[in-house]
Amino acid sequence: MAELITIERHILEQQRKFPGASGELTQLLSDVTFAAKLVRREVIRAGLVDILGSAGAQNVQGEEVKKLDQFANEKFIQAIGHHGRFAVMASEENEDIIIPPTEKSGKYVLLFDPLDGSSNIDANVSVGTIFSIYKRKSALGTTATVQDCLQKGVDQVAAGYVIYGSSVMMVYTTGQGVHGFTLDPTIGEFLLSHPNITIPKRGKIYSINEGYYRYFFDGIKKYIKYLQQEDKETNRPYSARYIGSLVADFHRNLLYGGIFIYPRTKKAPEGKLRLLYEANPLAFVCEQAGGRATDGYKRILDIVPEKLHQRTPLFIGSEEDVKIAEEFEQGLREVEHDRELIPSMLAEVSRAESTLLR
Ligand code: AHM
Ligand code: MG
Repeated sequence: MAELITIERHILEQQRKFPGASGELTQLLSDVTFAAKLVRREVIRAGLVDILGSAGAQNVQGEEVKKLDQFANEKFIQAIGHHGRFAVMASEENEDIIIPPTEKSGKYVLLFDPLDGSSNIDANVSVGTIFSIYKRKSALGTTATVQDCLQKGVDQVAAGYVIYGSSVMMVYTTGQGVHGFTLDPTIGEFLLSHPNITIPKRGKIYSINEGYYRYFFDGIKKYIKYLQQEDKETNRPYSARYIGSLVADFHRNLLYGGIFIYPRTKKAPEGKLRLLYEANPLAFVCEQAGGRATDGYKRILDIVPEKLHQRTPLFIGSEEDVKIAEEFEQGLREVEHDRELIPSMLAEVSRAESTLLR
């Protein structure tokens, strides 16, 4: 019979590999797990109580706030903010940083998107929580500032996500691979179900909101055309899959291989997704699983953030797929003509020639 490993035990064992580790990271991740369980409780009850729909307000991005969004945000702040481990927190739902009551003793920084994919909530489609943890930069005993939150993704000490889907899963990394846990609701524990997740080097799925095709720049349009062409060697055409819930789209591609793109567009020149709450944590997970994450030009984890709610284009997934997409984005690659079109093009040319010679 397979051994049952809870998430707490797994984190603890990972930490033991580092002599001198204080066990704090274990505590931090336990706090996140606890908050996720609270959110999950409400997500599955969502149809039964009056917490669906819009709260009638707009968030800092000018988007409508859903009630469950607000709930998830409050639960995270409540569950995590009082333990004295975090000096500062920042959420996609709050305009400013959140300074917890026990802030001065806190050594860490938590950045999170409490309920990503919220536009899908009312239709019972998977949503998720994304989190990212850093060490504080400011001195212990002082009040942390926004600068503690504006760190490069490469400095994350832990990151991951929780997906509230047909089952609830938590996937995390502390820089030693990517591990997935499934919640056993009967005992309320996350149990190791996906040790050492690795993403295939090349996939067969592409995920992009093709409804914005007319707003895409030429490189992305050509890349989509490339993916839709037939070519046995490279397994094309690819399948399109787009849920519109980043965590769910990313999670599927992580397990099956493929690419997710939210590009810059003519309408949104910086893309839509947030660097600190969405792109950085998923980029850390993706790289740890052997994948690649860039903004089409440079590595996500190397971007120096300038503001809390900074947006970035995101190309993330299987290494080879992301590299090819970058070549198209950068104008370094062109689509080859469809093979089946070549005979008809040649016939067209010879018809034109004979007309000219007449
Ligand atoms: P949110 O944080 O407001 O929920 O927005 C992020 C979501 C992602 O989950 C998803 O990938 C993207 O927005 C979908 O956007 P669009 O509807 O423009 O394709
Ligand atoms: Mg989000």
